[in-house]
Amino acid sequence: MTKARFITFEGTEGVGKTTAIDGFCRHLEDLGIAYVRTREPGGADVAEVIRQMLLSKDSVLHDDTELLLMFAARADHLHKTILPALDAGKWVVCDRFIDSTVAYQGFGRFGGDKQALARIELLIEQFVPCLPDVTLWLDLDVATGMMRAKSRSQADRFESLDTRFFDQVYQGLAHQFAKHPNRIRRVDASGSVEEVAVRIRQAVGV
Ligand code: Z5A
Repeated sequence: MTKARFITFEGTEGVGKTTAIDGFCRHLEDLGIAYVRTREPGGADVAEVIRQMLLSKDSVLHDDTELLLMFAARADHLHKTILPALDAGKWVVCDRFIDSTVAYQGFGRFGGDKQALARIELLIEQFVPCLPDVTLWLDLDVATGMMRAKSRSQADRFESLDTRFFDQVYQGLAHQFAKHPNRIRRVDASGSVEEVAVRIRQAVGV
């Protein structure tokens, strides 16, 4: 029996996480591996309500409020969805997790300020009882990702931000990759959907 694994997908806007997760989940099904697919912010009833607040363009949020809402949603998600699934022996495949907080809030909002990053690290330490076994960083240049994203639905509160914000987010993901080389695997997200899918399966080893 394969050990239950917690896999997270990260990347800047429009890199193709949703598409990649669709393919990865189909692969798990082919292998007969039981999994739960989920996302952040969201993934549980209260967390999904918080997601609406976070993504709505009508929400006016202080950066501290945004950060703490991310962690409130995460606590709901962890305790109602992620931990029960792992306890039941299922894999958890999650679209975004803690590295998004470091990247979007720590670097995007707070510009990589050391004190802000230390606060986020403390929140992770205090409120995140299980780290991912593997995090896949879908690495694509920001401009290409933004172009891919434009082909879809209307922009939300994050997607309306400018390229400079997403450049900082990219720096945040690179920072996390340098800091956690054993957990985070960088996957070239350029090329066709199938090429990316193969790289992901190789990176996870399934
Ligand atoms: N956020 C945060 O700030 N802090 C946190 O702690 C957390 C999250 C957890 C959630 O948005 C927002 O929350 C997110 C960060 C913030 N904001 N942003 N930006 P979301 O869940 O609604 O959206 P997203 O996570 O950013 O994903 P996305 O923009 O929807 O994109 P995607 O899932 O990575 O891409 P996709 O939908 O699979 O693909 C985009 C398009 O490209 C689509 O038309 C595909 O058909 C196409 N595509 C996909 N792959 C390819 C390849 N290989 N070639 C060509 N075209 C492709």
